[in-house]
Amino acid sequence: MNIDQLQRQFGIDGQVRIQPGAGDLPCIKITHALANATIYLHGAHVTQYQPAAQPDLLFLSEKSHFSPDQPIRGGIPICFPWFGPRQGHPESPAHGFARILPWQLESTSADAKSVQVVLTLESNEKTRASWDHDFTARYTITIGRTLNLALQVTNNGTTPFSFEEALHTYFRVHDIHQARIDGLSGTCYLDKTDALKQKLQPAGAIEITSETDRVYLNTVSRCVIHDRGGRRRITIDKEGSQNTVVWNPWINKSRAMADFGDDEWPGMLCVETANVGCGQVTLQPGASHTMTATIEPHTTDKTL
Ligand code: TA6
Repeated sequence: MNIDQLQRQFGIDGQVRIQPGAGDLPCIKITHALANATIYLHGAHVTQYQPAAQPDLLFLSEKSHFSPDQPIRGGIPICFPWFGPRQGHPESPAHGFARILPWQLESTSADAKSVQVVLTLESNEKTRASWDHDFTARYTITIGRTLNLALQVTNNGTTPFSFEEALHTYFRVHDIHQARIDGLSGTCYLDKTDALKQKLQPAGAIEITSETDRVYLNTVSRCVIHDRGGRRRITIDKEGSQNTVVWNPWINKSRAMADFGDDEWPGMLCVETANVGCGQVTLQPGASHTMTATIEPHTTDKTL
């Protein structure tokens, strides 16, 4: 369907509007008393979530591509069915194909508390050419006082398959030097800046003081980003997720990314809800798995 047809079928007066976005890619603009948001059909990519009377919660690079064959840099990329570079397949796109394919709009609904959008990605000739499995991915986005994301994957085939997934959320922070992360102390992580060595996260809040790229193992509890400079806390609760990924590219990695500004790294922090590596999910034929993240901003009237 073209944008006009999508608007006719899924638009909701004053709350949901389908329109051309950046790069003329179709996007869904959500306007609600509790929050505004923007979702691109490309990659089912949430690029904006702005709670009422607050700054946007998500970081979006000013240099991001908005083209059908490139991922959007920032917001909440969906990594599926693999995470990072695909072992043994250098020709495959990093983080899988879900974030660089058009998703279908299945439904929109709105009430006093929230707006809900459901998008789907079905296996097809193109996906099977690189990952030979029949699946349906259904992504339910609920925009309100909180941002709730639910990614359900169903095995439609006759043999089991395993997959990795991540909601690769780029949070906007006022200043990374003042940010802290709670909720991961005492857990183990793989350090991608140090040959994937397994390390123990000491007690206390995490500070980001250099390039940071960590896959935390067996982490199921709440994480909290203390955006002290922004006088805001962001809580991230999750279900169906074994891993948490923490990433900030810092100076050199930022310079190496064409779709990321050299000076953008102090204003962002990725805390990702994921199932990767040993946390990958295996689905029997006909089975489904859902991973959810619930993101909630809390303004703080004083620095922490
Ligand atoms: O989640 C962290 C990470 O895996 C980093 O290693 C870095 O590659 C980042 O994702 C961004 O990946 P991308 O393919 O979007 O440039």
